[in-house]
Amino acid sequence: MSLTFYYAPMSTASITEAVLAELGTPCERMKLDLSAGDTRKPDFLKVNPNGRVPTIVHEGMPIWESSAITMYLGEVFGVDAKLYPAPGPKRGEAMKWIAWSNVMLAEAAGRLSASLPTNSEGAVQPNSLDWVDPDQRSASALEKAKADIAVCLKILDGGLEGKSFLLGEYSLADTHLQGFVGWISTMEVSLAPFPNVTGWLKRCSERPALAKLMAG
Ligand SMILES: N[C@@H](CCC(=O)N[C@@H](CS)C(=O)NCC(=O)O)C(=O)O
Repeated sequence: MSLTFYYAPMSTASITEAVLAELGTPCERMKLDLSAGDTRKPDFLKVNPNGRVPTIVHEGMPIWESSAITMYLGEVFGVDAKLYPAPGPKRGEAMKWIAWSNVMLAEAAGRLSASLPTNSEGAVQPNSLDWVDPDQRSASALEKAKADIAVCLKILDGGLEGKSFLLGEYSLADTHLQGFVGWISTMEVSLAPFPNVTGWLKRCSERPALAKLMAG
C-alpha cells in the first residue's frame, strides 16, 4: 500500500489532514510551500496539473479535489473503520454533504475571503489570500458572499436539526464540513444565528483526532 499526501499548512489540505487523522491511515507526507510557488513547479504539476493541494497519490493514482479525496479515502479506508457508510442511501447522504460543501459553501467562502483585505494590506482577519486583484473587490461582492454563506449555513443548520452529526453518527462528512465551517468562522461571519451548527462544530472539535490536530 502506498499513499502520498501533498499538503500545505493552513490550506484546503487541512481537510484531508483531518480525514487522514480520523482514519489513522499511514502516508508519506509531502509539504509544499505555497508562498515559494511549490504548487507551480513542474514536478508537482505532473501530479496535479491544477497546481493545488490537497492532492493524494494512492497506489500510483493521483487524486485531487478535496471532496473527491474525502469520498475516496472514505470508500477505501473508512467503511471498516465505521467512519463512512457502505454503498447505499447513507453513502449518498455523505456524498451529498461533502460535494455540497465544496460547490456551494466553499465557493461562497472563497468569494468572501477574496473580498476581504489581504494580510499585506493589514487585514485583521487571517484570510491572507492574495489571489484577487484589489480592483476586483467591492463592498457588494463582500455582502453577496456573506448572504450566500448565510443561506448555506441555514441549510446546514436544518440538516443538523435533531441530530448530533450529519448522518446521525459521526462520519467523514462531518470531518470534511467542519474544516470549511471552521475556516468561515475565522472570517467576518457569525455562527451564532445557527445553533445546530455551533453545537455540532463543538462536538466535532471534541473528536480526539481533531482536537490533537488543532492543538498542533
Ligand atoms: N477545489 C480545490 C481547492 C484547492 C485549493 O484551492 N488549494 C489552494 C490552497 S487553499 C492551493 O493549493 N493553492 C495553490 C496555488 O494556487 O498555487 C479543493 O477543494 O481541493
